[in-house]
Amino acid sequence: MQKGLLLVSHNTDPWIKRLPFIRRSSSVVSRKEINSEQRRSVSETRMSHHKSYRLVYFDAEGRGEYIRLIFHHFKTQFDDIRLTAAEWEKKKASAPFESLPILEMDNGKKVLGDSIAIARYLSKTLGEGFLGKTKLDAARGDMFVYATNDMFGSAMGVTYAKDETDKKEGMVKFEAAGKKYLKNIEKHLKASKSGFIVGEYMTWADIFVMYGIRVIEQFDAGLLKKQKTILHYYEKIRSQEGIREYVEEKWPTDLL
Ligand SMILES: N[C@@H](CCC(=O)N[C@@H](CS)C(=O)NCC(=O)O)C(=O)O
Repeated sequence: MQKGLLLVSHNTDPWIKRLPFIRRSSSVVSRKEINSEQRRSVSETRMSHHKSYRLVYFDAEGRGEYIRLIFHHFKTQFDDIRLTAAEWEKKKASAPFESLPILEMDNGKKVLGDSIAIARYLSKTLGEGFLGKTKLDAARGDMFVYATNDMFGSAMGVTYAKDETDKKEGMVKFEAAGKKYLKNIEKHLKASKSGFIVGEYMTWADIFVMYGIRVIEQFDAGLLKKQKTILHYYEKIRSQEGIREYVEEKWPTDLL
């Protein structure tokens, strides 16, 4: 696997370059459009909730993307705010942990930090049983969310690499983590009767695992070759309501 070439050839992944100097997804609105709207892009999904949600992140997928997917799945309108590096520097001190993403509600009166806390809050608020319908299903859902988050950690090692040598080392670690992750996800999918990762129904864990596969596709797509079970699942979750419309436009794939 020629990882350097692979990275160059995949231009849709915002995690690849060091934040906030990240590449943006090819399918998000153009810089000009962003300027004209003051980088404020309102989701075009149907309004199904009366709260005003403002998701603040960079102009990238990264830790903002699974939150966007939850909004889209529940067809809930939100302001998708994408900050530049300069805008973030000004806002940083006011963020709960000086990091993005943050979720602002009620005109900024309520602010949540940490992507998993935000994803959990929205899953609880927007979807009945989306965290798991029983305590055990919820704990199993957490297990997949945290395992996916650990795998994201190794992607960060590549994103934040200091130089080419560091990036190569990061890729070696990412490849090992990605392989281990896929092996275990495959094992759980083979044991699943419904095809969802937890129980008989879709949960937030499916959003994370599907996005985990997306990240592997962006960083090291070779790992997904001949992964029949994983790719079948990837297609299944990509086809779920609300998500399908979003990913068809934003995440073109050669794998399916
Ligand atoms: N555990 C946090 C990690 C947040 C984090 O590391 N955010 C990065 C972007 S992915 C960030 O804010 N970087 C800019 C900075 O630290 O100034 C979460 O999941 O939200």
